[in-house]
Amino acid sequence: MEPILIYGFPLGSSMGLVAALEWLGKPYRLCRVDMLGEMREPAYARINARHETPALVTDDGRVLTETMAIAHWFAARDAERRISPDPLSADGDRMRQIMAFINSGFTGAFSPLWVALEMDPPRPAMQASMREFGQEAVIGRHDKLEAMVGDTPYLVGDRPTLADALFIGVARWLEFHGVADPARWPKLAALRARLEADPAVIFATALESGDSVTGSGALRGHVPLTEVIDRFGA
Ligand SMILES: N[C@@H](CCC(=O)N[C@@H](CS)C(=O)NCC(=O)O)C(=O)O
Repeated sequence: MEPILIYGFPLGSSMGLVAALEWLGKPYRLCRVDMLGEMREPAYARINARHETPALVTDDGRVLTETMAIAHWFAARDAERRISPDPLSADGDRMRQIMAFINSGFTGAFSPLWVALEMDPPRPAMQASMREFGQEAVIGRHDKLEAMVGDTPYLVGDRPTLADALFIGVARWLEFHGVADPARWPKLAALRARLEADPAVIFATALESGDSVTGSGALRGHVPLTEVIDRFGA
């Protein structure tokens, strides 16, 4: 069977993994999950007890969670090196280093902003502090990532890799939370412009918005969440 990537909307980081599957070009299926609704239902715990996306149903029917584990599952099957350099090369090390930074400090810096946004019932004083702390953290992590960008068109080399996929899934949160003008980080802004013009990213973003679009042809269709839970859930 084809692997099934379970991706979340709205604004899920998993959008970047959908783009990566398009770049990879191997047959895959998707399962679209409303993170504000069905992902919070008890049944979703059968896919991920932490009630998070992304998750992957592997080609032998196992559920794999955590962005880094899923990305490395893709890389291990990337024999043509479409989305990842040779794992034993310096570029392979660089890709994993950047991915780890994006998936930890860079993504985590947004957490206080999400928690403040979703706090119910509201606690205005705490929310204001979390927003201030989150904004400073996000700016600091952007400064660090800007310093890590090299002279190549993408984060690692001349073509998009899994590092770019992880970046583009999260980068748009900067505007969503109104933290700062993206132009403040010229290298990251140029990288985003390049990635946002990429057909795979345009396709993944449109799917996330619920549009029906045609991609590379590797996508073999969507599977309803109820079916994924029934067939593959714990
Ligand atoms: N450590 C996990 C974190 C995944 C994560 O935080 N996903 C977000 C969406 S991007 C989520 O599901 N948040 C829970 C929520 O929105 O309630 C990973 O890297 O996959």
